[in-house]
Amino acid sequence: KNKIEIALAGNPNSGKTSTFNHLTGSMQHVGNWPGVTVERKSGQYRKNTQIELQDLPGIYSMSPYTPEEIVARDYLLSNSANAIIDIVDATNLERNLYLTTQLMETGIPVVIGLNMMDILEKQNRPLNIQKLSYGLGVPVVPMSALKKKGLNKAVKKALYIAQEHGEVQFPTYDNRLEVALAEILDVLGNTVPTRQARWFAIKLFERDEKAEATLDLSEMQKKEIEEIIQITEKVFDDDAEAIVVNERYNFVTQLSALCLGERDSISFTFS
Ligand code: GDP
Ligand code: K
Ligand code: MG
Repeated sequence: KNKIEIALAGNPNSGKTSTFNHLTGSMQHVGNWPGVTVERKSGQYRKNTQIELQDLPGIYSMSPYTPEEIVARDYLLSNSANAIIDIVDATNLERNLYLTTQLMETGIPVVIGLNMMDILEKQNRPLNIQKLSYGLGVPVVPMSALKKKGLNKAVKKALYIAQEHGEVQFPTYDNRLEVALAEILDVLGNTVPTRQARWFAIKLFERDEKAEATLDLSEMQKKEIEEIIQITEKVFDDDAEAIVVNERYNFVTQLSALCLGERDSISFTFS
């Protein structure tokens, strides 16, 4: 059976469950994720029962600290999702895009479900969606889960990118960080699947022990990676985790500045 799995991911209160409920109707299974009291909701797309939708817990980051982050992260890295619909609250674009950078790095194809467009429209706040899509390198579908607009279009796009065999896009950061990541990728060689290579390079750079534990690295590889990290920390005069956080903020700040405050040629009628 050719089941296709689409994950709905995003910050808390971005509209994931509203979207999920509309897309699945009554065809839902509700339970808990294994070993934790985090609710798990999955269901079939009511227009095509071959498509399974996952309503992931709301998170701000893919760090391994809260049960919600761990659940979302383990699920996405298990590679069972064919595509992610990243539900972004358009009224809080900059904050929401911080997670987007990390979702893109999982190597799973991402489409942005740019939600709450009815509010943006009502408040007459302009946003250039074409520039947002161009700046991220992924499709952006404007929608309103409240007004039930654009939701099926987001699924359609997700299906399309799931079946595309093109290269997955990642945000790129300051060249000094990119050099370090390229060196880590060299050390890793083919120990990690190509699709997840950037994710692991960044996590290893952040000294993420949970990510490291899932790889079978030699002592030599660990030593070489630690040397790369320490050199880069000297170059930036900052610690590795903070370097990545700052680079993500720089990326989303620049991107937000590029697309907020102006319109594009697409017009909406969501309110
Ligand atoms: P989740 O935490 O991501 O699952 O978000 P929910 O689906 O629970 O939505 C959070 C709140 O935002 C609820 O009060 C929704 O009714 C509201 N909401 C969701 N989508 C929209 C939208 O497109 N427009 C407006 N105006 N409100 C929305
Ligand atoms: K909620
Ligand atoms: Mg929810």
